[in-house]
Amino acid sequence: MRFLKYLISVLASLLFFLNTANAAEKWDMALAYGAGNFHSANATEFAKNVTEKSGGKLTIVTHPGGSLYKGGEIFRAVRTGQAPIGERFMSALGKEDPLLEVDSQPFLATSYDDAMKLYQASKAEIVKGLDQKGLVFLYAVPWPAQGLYSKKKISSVADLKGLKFRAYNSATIRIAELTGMAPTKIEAAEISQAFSTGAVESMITSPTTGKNSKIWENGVKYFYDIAAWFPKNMIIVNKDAWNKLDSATQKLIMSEAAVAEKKGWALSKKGNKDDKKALADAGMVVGKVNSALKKHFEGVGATMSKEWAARAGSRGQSVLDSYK
Ligand code: PCA
Repeated sequence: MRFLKYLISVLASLLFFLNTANAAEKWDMALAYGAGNFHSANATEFAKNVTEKSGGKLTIVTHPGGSLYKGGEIFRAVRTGQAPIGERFMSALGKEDPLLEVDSQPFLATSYDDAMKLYQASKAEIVKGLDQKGLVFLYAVPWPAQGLYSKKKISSVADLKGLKFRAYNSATIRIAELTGMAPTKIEAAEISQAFSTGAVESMITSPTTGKNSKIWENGVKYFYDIAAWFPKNMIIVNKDAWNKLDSATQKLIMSEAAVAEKKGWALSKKGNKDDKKALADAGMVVGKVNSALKKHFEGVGATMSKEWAARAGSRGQSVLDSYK
């Protein structure tokens, strides 16, 4: 009897210990973009919902603006477990997996509907690739349509030649090369500074990023709405951190991720309109490129598609087949 009591108390304290071990989980979430950005706001809401609904088992604390890790460091930080969870711009990771670049191929998907179709066609392969690197994929949300910003007016391809161009991934570097611009890779957090010091004078990004960096204050007057692609951010989790959670918490995270993904796409669509208007309201000239320039970018896109297909091989081909 005494032994039984002893055994029960040992088991009880063991259970208590396991429970408190669960209760102790705290995840710091690395976000590259500013707190005011819709991706960060959405991720913060996701973190709050998981925290509140997990019954104290998991607390997720967001760190926007690159305050924990800068954009360029986040993938590695999550992969190595320095950060259990983080957000990264997918198409900056082409060296990890060319499939992550599919959403930055110009003119492959030029509307939200097509961007969603392309996401669905590529998701399974991308998730598998991340899993092999020890990462759990949670959700992905696109930026609004990418457009061309310039300090000076652009009326012909000749106007682009030699421009100092801010790039954010290999695809935008390639566009610059094929156009005769001089690219430099710069994280979103450093855009204002790069334009104000004159290090760059043009870039391709969303109306949202232009608005968030108050680009008009740095002498940028023109926004040309090329709308040639919708690149995404993704939220990833380190698998060791993931495996420490019980299955109820894992399920909760996945269902909140689905909610956040849906909200994120809606926020992106809204920003695609509102933020263009914000640029115009701030005095910028917002318009389209002329047909000669459009043709030029389409030609660049065609070259890049071929190059990407060669890099992405049969996995890429099967994604394109199921997209089309
Ligand atoms: N903003 C991010 C990525 C794409 C976008 O719209 C940036 O400019 O870095």
